[in-house]
Amino acid sequence: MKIRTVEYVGTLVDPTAPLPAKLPQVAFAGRSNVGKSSLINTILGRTRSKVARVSATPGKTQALNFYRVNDAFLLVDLPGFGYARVPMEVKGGWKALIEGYMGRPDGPAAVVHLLDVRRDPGPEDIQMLEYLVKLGIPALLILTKVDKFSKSRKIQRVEELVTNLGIDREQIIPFSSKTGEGKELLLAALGDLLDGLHA
Ligand SMILES: Nc1nc2c(ncn2[C@@H]2O[C@H](COP(=O)(O)OP(=O)(O)O)[C@@H](O)[C@H]2O)c(=O)[nH]1
Ligand SMILES: [Mg+2]
Repeated sequence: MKIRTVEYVGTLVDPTAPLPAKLPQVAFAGRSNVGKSSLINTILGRTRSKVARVSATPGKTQALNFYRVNDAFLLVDLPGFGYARVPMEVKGGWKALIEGYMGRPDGPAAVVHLLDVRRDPGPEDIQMLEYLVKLGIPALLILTKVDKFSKSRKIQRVEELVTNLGIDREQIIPFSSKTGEGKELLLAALGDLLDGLHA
């Protein structure tokens, strides 16, 4: 898939509110600081005018941000989770927001879930992946910041995740917004996903 156009179309803070546009949605999820904003800007080809803000103080945005890509789908930037410094109240709101959105009938057609290559999946990662299985929403797993790992450690990490999470190797894409590794693979996977929806 080639990215031709990207346009911000709206923000939801209430997961039951009407969606800002009627197109299939692909939601991007992961804990705070996993590299989600960097990945979104990388795949959308944004360097000068960034779509997603790479934050120095992560975890504050409790909202769903929608971007229309190629008039073909909506990229949904979910709030990052697992940030220790947000109060319980905010954490609860986060869960209601994400689960409310994921569970709605006109919710995401697929989810791209990000994991930092250096970290073990946390409870929120596991919960999210289990929730997706329960809802029958297909997921792609992105291993971020793989530039920090040697090739052999990277391969070892993929094997560990296949074993521990019970997911297919084809569902995992090693990625780096520093080197661009995985960018074309992810775009191709998104293209296949969207083609599959129209078939
Ligand atoms: N080495 C490396 N650092 C990254 C990569 N992607 C993001 N980062 C850094 O990780 C931090 C969090 O990135 P950000 O995109 O804001 O993460 P978000 O909180 O998930 O949106 C920033 O300091 C980024 O520069 C990557 O691919 N490689
Ligand atoms: Mg971010």
